[in-house]
Amino acid sequence: MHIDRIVEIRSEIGAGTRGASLGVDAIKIASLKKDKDFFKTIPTIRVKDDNHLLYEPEKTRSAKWIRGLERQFKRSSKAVKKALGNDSTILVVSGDHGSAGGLIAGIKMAHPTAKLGIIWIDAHADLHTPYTTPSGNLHGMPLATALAEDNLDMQQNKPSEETKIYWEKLKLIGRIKPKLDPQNLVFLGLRDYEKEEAHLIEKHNILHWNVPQIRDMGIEEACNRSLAQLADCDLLYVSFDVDSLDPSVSQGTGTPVPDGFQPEEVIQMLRMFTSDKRTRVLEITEINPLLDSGNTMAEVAFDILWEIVDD
Ligand SMILES: [Mn+2]
Repeated sequence: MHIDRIVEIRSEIGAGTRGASLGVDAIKIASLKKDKDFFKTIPTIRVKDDNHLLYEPEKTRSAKWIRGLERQFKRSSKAVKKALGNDSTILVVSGDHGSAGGLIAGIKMAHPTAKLGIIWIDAHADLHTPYTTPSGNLHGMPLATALAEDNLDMQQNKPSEETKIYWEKLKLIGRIKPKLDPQNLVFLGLRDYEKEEAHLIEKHNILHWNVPQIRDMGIEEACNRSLAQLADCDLLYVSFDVDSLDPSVSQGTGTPVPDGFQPEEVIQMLRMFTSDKRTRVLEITEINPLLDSGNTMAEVAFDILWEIVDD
């Protein structure tokens, strides 16, 4: 793929473990071993973050730092809209996966009438809501904001009034709601999710496979079936959460889960998805060098990226 612009989002207030904001610089440092020009030559937009909130008392238990995340959604959406312009293809490097809701808003703001398809390469479904979350961490909720789902069928929590107000704001960013049709969402590598999320996956019949299922059918077949599912879409966003990788590759991510992909499998998938001309956004997210030994996860992630970008 050819990358016209890079967007850096260092927000980590959506994660439960500290350090994902450092993932952006970790991958830039990893690039020095392979290609010193990569992050130097591609025009880059840096999005301001609200990570200073981590030093303040946290008030909204079922959606932690949601006020900050609402600001983050606004900033990320504006940056993504600007970076995309009419016809650019962009790379987003983000701290935690939470701000992906703002990223989706930005895609819709740039292309309001385009039908968006999302390929979510992740161990997790990220479909929780303040009403269902066991942790209150917003990096487990971005897809629910895009689908405008509360999942009240499976309600476990009673969010505060403040939380409810800001959750509504998150769903409304970009003044388009919902931003995504569940039929246009595909999960690859999904293997760690709760019954509340399973309910949404079943209710909307969302296409999803874990890693052994993908290996059984073959990577190429899984990619072809994913693209067939998204055949009606005009524009694709591929989000690569590094926790989709196997923990034997690296522990440098907030929520590693056994039975994940090997890097060469991700390279094969990303090559297929990014060679589809509709793919306009690739995201790499959740690298956390504080949990790593050395800078392994960022190096693995950059090696993957290096294999799929044009010279
Ligand atoms: Mn994720």
